Amino acid sequence: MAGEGFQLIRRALSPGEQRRLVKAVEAVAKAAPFYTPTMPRTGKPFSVRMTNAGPLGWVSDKVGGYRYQPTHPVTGEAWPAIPKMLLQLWRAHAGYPEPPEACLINHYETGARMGSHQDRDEQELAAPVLSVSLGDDAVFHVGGRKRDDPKERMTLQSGDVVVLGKESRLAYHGIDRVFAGSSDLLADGGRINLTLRRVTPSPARTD
Ligand code: MD6
Ligand code: FE
Repeated sequence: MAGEGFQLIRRALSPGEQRRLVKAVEAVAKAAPFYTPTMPRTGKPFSVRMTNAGPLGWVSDKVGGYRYQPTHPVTGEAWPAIPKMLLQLWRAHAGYPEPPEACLINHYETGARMGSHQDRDEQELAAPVLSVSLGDDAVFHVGGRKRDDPKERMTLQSGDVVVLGKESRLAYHGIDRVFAGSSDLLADGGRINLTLRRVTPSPARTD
């Protein structure tokens, strides 16, 4: 079950804010197009397409595995900046003094899902991972630090924010299914999830 440090903030973004965020995501995707990552070792494609914003982006492929890097793996360009609205959400809900360094953007089309996983490629585990959902409703599950720990399921809707921090920072979680056509926010349908992460520790304080 979801432990301490798990937060679901329903409708954290108003419909107007959601539309503004969609525009910002479209601008990011114009500079850094969605691409299909592949699994480490097997090279099996993910069912979601991904892109990133921020100084670092999370990528995965057969040879290099899961990692953060400053450039898009297909275009070789630096990732665009994280949209301001997301930085504000981080300040409001993350409880962490430094800004996020990575914003991973997942795009789910019909039939896409996300297997149960831990987010553990970040050096800085004191910072939470904060996610924002846009578009179609999805069934999200969250359990404990062990894959077999009991899981809780909930439907995430457009504008909902999830925070995995503290005891829940390394909780297993994933997306079981997306309900096609449940939202008309995205012109082409589907679901977008944005996750904000701090990758490196805060710089040491000198005061
Ligand atoms: C998704 N979310 O909602 C997948 N990770 O599409 C995640 O993998 C996730 O929602 C870390 C923290 C919150 C999340
Ligand atoms: Fe995750």
